[in-house]
Amino acid sequence: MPFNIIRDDITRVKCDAIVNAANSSLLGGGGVDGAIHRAAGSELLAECRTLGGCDTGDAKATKGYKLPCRYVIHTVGPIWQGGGCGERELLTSCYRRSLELALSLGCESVAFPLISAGVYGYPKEEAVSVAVETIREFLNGQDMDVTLVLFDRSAAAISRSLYDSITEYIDDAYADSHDDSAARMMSANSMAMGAALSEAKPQKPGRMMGLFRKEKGSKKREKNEAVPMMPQPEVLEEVCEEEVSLENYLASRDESFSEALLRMIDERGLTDAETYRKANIDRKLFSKIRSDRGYRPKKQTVLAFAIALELTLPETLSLLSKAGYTLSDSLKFDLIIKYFISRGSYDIFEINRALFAFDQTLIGC
Ligand code: AR6
Repeated sequence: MPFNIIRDDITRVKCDAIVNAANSSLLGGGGVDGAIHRAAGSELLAECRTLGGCDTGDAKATKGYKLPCRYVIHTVGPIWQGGGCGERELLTSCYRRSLELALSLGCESVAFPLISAGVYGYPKEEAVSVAVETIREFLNGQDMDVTLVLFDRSAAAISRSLYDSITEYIDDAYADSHDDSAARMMSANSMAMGAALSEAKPQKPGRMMGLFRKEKGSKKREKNEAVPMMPQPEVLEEVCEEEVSLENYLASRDESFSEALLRMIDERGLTDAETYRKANIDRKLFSKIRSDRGYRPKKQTVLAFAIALELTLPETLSLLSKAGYTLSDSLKFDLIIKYFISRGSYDIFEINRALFAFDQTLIGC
């Protein structure tokens, strides 16, 4: 997945480079810096001593030593002083410089902690916004896997007001769907009651015979052979009479997910690269989908394309159905997706922040 948010200890993340939220001496400290030095071993500090420190907003690289990454990129975030001292620009520069350095080192995957959001006091929600915006801008022109590693639950991935608004939407939809199912149960109960009453009447002779209609050309049923109790639908008999082969039937079915996707991309005048980047989908996965007519994607992949193509809710359901999925009002994940689509809000980074905040799987590959 080009952009991912996870909750973890960054010293355990396997990727080409992890980023350290260091101080300008680069000689270690507390927080994530301390954890990285402890996990990497003393050789890391020895190499850091040779670097001559680092300016705020800049980044320098060392090897990863005992860490499961090739490089550690050390960057120095700004100390929060109320927001009027260029903190945002400096924090943006930390992410940008680290990404540029990772690219120049040939890294294909990089993981960031939430720089400046601990000891340096940068408000967490704003720190997440700066991280997401800068990473998004970078990924617009590059293929790289970038992971934002949030350590604690309090690292607000979205604003309180958005969180509350989504919560309200989910609660309302749950309530509606449960009202509906209660109504369905009541009507099912009354139907069952009606059926019970009619069953009490004697069955007309021959009425059940319709249930035993033979398929054309089938052998005579043996005595005592189990008899199917389900009525054979008329349509099945028609299909049998026309002797439609399975091959013909499959050939005549709807366009596949892959065909529908490529058609929609063309209809919107988008390029493949624009589409997979907007969908937070890896280029290799997109090529696989493009070349395999029968490719069966994950639901998160279909939804990522629906967001990239800015599909309406009915269009999204139609694309989902091509891969055998739907959206349910009983699933939090589905409702969060519906929340954004029904508002015409198609920013996959924002949607993924919200999915993360609600502990749901992110969309993309
Ligand atoms: N993995 C991922 N994230 C972590 C981890 C971890 N193991 N440990 C902490 N965090 P901070 P800063 C999160 O204070 O604000 C050091 O002393 C933490 O929850 O580590 O940039 C340096 O030497 C927070 O969200 O870095 C500097 O002097 C985020 O990482 C100073 O702190 C950053 O918190 C830098 O302060």
